[in-house]
Amino acid sequence: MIELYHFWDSPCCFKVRMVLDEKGLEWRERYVMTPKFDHFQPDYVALNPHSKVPALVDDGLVVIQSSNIAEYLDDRYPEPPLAPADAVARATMRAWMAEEQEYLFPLIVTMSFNIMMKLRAVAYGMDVLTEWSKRHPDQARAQDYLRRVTDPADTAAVAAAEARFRWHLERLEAELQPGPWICGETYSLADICVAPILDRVDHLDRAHLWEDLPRVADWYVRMKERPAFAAATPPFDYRMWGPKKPVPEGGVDAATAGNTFPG
Ligand SMILES: N[C@@H](CCC(=O)N[C@@H](CS)C(=O)NCC(=O)O)C(=O)O
Repeated sequence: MIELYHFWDSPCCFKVRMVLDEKGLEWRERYVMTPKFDHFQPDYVALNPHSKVPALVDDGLVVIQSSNIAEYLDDRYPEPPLAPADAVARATMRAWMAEEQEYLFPLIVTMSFNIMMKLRAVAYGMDVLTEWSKRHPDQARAQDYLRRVTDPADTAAVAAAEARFRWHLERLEAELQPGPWICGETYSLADICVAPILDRVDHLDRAHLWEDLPRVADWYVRMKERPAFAAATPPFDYRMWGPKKPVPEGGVDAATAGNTFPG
């Protein structure tokens, strides 16, 4: 049995859900309630000592790090293959998987914190967030998290992240020549790792960042047409609040937020 510890509105989890669907694999959902710091509770730390999602458990074997999970699934369940056979194309695939992890992901963390995550204070209220923060084993980090939620949005940091993001999109535009996929003819893990990043930026209402890049724009449309993309996309209810999903009037009942354990 495959179990995926995840939350829906996480780009790292999105890529793993996509691979599972491309492979036609059944999986059991194990929902991790991160605003309550459930990923720092001992049951989860036993699976992922870094207290990050996702974690995949395949017949008792624990695999962490989303891109590593994607490669594990492709090795363990080879059909249909999600990596090119050619060594040069495989190197391109891994370069873009690294680009996502090392560069693109940190940029969307900056954008997301400033544009979305501060809305948790509006939705739940700081009393609830402060109460939940007591469950964090490292109270210095918990205080840092609360400050990041309460501080005013850092618009200069968002602008800088967008400019850097645009630089990577221009690289992607060049890589998609001739296309149709990042590694040319072969649809691969590179496409699967990068697409959830664009989904997040899209959800932050910033799709204009690639509107004048025709290859990127067409590639993103092709990605969204894949049934696996639809299957892996967070349902609207599980999206974080942001420009495309305003916080409901009067906030959100914290009691409905759910728990990870027991589950
Ligand atoms: N390199 C890791 C990064 C994992 C990561 O940062 N996951 C985010 C969700 S996309 C997370 O756990 N966020 C909660 C937190 O950092 O407290 C991976 O790809 O698995």
